[in-house]
Amino acid sequence: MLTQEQIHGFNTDGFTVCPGFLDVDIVDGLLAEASEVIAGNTRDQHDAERMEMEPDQPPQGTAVRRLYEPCSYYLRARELSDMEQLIGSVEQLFGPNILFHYSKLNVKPANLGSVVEWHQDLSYYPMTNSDSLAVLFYLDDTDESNGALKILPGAHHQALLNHSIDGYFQGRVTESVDESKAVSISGDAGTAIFMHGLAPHASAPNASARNRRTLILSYRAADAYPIYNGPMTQKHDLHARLVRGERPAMARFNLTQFPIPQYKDEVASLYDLQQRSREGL
Ligand SMILES: O=C(O)CCC(=O)C(=O)O
Repeated sequence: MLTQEQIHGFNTDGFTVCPGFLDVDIVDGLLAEASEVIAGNTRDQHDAERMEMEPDQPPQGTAVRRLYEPCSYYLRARELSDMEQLIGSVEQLFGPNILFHYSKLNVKPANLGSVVEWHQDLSYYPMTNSDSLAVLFYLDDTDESNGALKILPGAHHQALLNHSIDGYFQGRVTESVDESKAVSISGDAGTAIFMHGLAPHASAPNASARNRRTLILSYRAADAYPIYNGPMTQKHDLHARLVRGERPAMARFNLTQFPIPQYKDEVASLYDLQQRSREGL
């Protein structure tokens, strides 16, 4: 469970860091499961329903960029998403009714792992209220050299930063970000970072010889209902399930206005969208 100091940190800064949240056996189990899933896939021949490959590698390259929805498909990740200590911690932040929302495993492989540009998660899936968070579990020892998470403390209290150009959603912040105010979060494998859905965050490419595997689980208050925006709304909510309490029949609103992402084209992923944005497409 979270300490009072961690709860205060989350509310004030938009994140809190919990070293040693997962013990070594759980981390090893999650890594073994991910390795099994990844084995045998190449850039040219892989299960595109379940994973995305790093693009800058030869056709036979085996570097995976992201596993999609591990908590829906794989036992150990699923067990983690239902872990009492984890859901209890989310309950401390958002109250008794909690939905699991989605999961992903960002591999950020050694020497190749892609950049994640500054963004706020809720810009992708507007909700009636902002009680939404991601828990990022470092599965490898992580520091700036292998692409640690960077967060802008306190910015989750402000209006959403601009993520659009010419009215189209870019999947990244399109105004200038004062990186001098950012905090880089280092931690050993097993560290959990609870990060608010409005906290601006990013991470650099991994130029080191060490992987930076991070398992990311998102939860939200069960009375945060998606604001309907066509097929993307359904896509973003496909894996949602109640994990604590009940689903209130009443949506709660704590935002008076919120930008709705307008997509120019169909996009495969955050990386894809951010890449196109960098190229001005
Ligand atoms: O892996 C990271 O460094 C950040 C992940 C992230 O923001 C995302 O996948 O949406």
